[in-house]
Amino acid sequence: MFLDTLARHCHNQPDKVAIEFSDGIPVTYSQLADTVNRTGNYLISLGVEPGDRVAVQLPKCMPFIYLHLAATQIGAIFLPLNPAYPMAELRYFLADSGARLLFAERLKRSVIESILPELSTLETPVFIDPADSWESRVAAYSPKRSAPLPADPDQTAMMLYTSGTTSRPKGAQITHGNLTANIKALHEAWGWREDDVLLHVLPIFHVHGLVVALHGALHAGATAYVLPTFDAAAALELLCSRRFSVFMGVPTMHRRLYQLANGRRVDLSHLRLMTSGSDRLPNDLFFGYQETFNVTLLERYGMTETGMNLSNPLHGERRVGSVGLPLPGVSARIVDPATDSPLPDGEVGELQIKGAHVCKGYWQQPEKTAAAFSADGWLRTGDMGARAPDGYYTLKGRAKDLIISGGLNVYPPEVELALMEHPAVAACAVIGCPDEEWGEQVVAAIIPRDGAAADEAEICAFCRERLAHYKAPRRVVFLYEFPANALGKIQKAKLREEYCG
Ligand code: MCA
Repeated sequence: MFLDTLARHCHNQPDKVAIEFSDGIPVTYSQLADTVNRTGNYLISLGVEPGDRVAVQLPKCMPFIYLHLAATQIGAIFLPLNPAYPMAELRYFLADSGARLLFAERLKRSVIESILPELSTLETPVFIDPADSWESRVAAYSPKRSAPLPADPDQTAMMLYTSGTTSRPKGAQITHGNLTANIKALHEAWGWREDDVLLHVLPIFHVHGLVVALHGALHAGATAYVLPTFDAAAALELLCSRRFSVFMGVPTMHRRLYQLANGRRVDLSHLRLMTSGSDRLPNDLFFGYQETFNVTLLERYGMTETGMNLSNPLHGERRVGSVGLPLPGVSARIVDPATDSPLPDGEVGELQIKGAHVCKGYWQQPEKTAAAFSADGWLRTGDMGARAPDGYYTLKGRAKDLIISGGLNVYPPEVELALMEHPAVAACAVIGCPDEEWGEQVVAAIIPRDGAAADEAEICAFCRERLAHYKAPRRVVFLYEFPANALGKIQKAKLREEYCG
């Protein structure tokens, strides 16, 4: 399993740098093992037992990584939370998951203490300053692992919240077996090597940054050099330094790097792998990258519930506009979403996925879990696509109203719920409008209450207080009525046509 491989690297190449933060000191594989084991023993001393949810809402820092590896190693369930979640979202995730422990930044203390009385399962939260030495905090605990690594592939290792288009966010239960299957598939498909050096710029509270990038590097026994936040200028300078062999980003990051080059040719072909994911890679960016950086981006397709599913090949044609072929061990099919029956090549239908990497379901949501799978066990991705006769898949839109902004998923119902709390809003509908930098931009269409004064800036600010910033509308349009079908359902496609401009 993934953790066994990591333990092996710690043993076999103890002095090699595993992780180096740009603002920190390099951490070797043996130091990583040592601190992760101490952290595991510290968690046990706090009463954490296998199956307990350990929530972590910290910026990108080494303590986050230690807590992640330690919690999964002792059989607990790691729950990473976006530091941008405001109080209302945080309260929901902690209550729904029944988290026992929460590690958060010291500066969040008053917010978190204010919601504590409503969280019956949460014991005293632990507040830390990510800049403080984590090693000193756990120094008193033994550097020896006190229990064997989890051996049951069906045991949940992590829980990641993903929203539905009709419901509050659901916790996808990602098992040790899922993580192992996915990381092995990617290792093989992308030819990870021990001498790889990854420039890591992604957030680590998502599958992309945590599993695909960080686990990928650690599973290979490679080195991850980490920027705590994405800074295009710093990233481009580092990429030019010839020190790195692998880079992973979302299209918004690639767009910023490309724009920074500003028409100059900057040869990055010494990198053996530059990937793009979490959102569709626009064709102009694919070609722009070839022209400017002498690099053909490798586009791949994944989702929180599965990790990675499809990928363009490392060797062979990286097809523009396509998300490539199924990864080793992954089965994919295109079906009629109404009947789940497979469609012939070339026809557009729902993409469905099967494999050992697919999560076992949603936390305490048996109905939603059942609804997510076909009768014969395929995961319904909600993405529409087609398969070419040579096996390449192309996505053709979404069955659901999901918006993707800067590689982050925004579910309109969550935003609509927040908007409905505003006293001036009588009805609302949230749509995604195409945007060059972000892929899509969140736009709210609102019918104001009679006589109520509503103002675009104030409504946007109102949402920012209730939702993570990236979910808040960037633009508001005020309407007298919505385009609706015969059943009275708002026709969002019409709204997009008229108001995306
Ligand atoms: C930041 N802002 C955003 C976003 N990010 N607004 C909309 N969408 C976003 N994604 C806001 C900031 O709050 C700020 O608002 C304003 O935009 C400008 O901030 P800026 O500093 O320019 O942005 P940034 O902090 O540089 O962030 C841009 C980013 C970031 C680096 C592209 O969004 C990012 O790291 N995206 C990657 C997401 C990711 O890893 N997704 C993987 C999940 P204001 O100024 O008003 O405060 S999907 C996944 O894992 C699946 C499995 C998969 O397939 O990969």
